Amino acid sequence: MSSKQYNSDGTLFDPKDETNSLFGDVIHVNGQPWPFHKVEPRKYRLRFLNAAISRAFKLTFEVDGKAVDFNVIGADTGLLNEPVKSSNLEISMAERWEVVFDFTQFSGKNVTLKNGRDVQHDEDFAATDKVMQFVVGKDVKDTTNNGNLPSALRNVPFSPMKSGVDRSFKFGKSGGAWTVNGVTFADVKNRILAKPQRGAIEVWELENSSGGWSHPVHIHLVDFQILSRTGGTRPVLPYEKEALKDVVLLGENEKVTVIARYAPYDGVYMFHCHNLIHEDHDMMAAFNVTSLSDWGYPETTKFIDPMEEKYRSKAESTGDFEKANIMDKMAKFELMEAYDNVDKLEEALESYRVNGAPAPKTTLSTVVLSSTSSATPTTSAASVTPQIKAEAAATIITTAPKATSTTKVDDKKSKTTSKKK
Ligand SMILES: [Cu+2]
Repeated sequence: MSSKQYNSDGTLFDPKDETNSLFGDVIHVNGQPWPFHKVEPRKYRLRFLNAAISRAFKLTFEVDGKAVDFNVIGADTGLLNEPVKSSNLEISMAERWEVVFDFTQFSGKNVTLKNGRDVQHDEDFAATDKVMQFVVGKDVKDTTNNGNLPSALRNVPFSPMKSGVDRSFKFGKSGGAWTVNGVTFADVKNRILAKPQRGAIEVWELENSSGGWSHPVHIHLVDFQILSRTGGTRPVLPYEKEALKDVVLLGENEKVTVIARYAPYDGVYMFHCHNLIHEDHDMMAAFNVTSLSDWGYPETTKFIDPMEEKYRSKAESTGDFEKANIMDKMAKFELMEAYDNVDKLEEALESYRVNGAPAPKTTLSTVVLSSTSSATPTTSAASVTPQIKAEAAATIITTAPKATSTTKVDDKKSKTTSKKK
């Protein structure tokens, strides 16, 4: 779906100096303005992508002026946990949603796909409330996949849960520029706003502080779960709750938290507003999934292998067995979600028991004792598991060069900016 404007000679209206938004007056689906599509009176799986420059949609399937329920089954990154019944679908730029609509009872009728009015306060025109029409035939020639929807679709691989907020980003406007935490993408020296350690689970708070505008925020590399939405008029939507996403809409004044694991790749990635005009005018920033070599790990280190160096036994000392240290290490170990895949872990442990350890790597050879350790090693604390001891040694590494954030102080919230017609 897109929303375009044309000049009187039929060419596309493409204002190069526009810095706010382009809300077209002609709605297109698959490149055709307000098209129709012939369907049979049966179920259809429909995939929506909002490819508009600046317009968010709130879709309804209407018959004789009444909205008909449908099921949302898929999102940006794949199927939902289960179908979620809904009477409308909110979809902002770059979002993808899949629905199953059942045309069975509308044989010989038209089903009109409509858009709401004043959706996210985008500028409306005479016919921007219409999207397309389904012309329902009377015969079903093919009944393949026309049965009941499965009650469960898949186990969505959500990141393990954690509390708190690790980073906050404000999407705002300052001095006429679209910014993230006060920084524009043109600010090359400062545009890397975060350095999540590769494999880390982080909660990001995304706040719309630009007054009167909405921003669909797209984070590269990761698939995230939406945890909360506050400050505006919408909660997390029912179908959003079951989805893994890579775009989330920040409506006016909304603050959203998302959780994701920053893996598997290192490198520099962008996150940005997907209103193309905002994006093109610098509402974009970057994060650097830090290179593990900075922490003494080889770049081939993954977070799923229990035989990884960081989980292996290490030299120990008395200090390691003081209760406070043990509790501290246990807490850190728990946060690593080492038991996320118990079956695989037990398999690896069994293989270790039968085949023994592979030849040790030397990467961590320089790390021996923590600064709080005494010189005398002990083996008497039988209640401490080898994993915790291993983590004790690994902790030395993770506490050395901390990932530093270059997060900027946020811009002043501008209430004066308005895009109202
Ligand atoms: Cu934006």
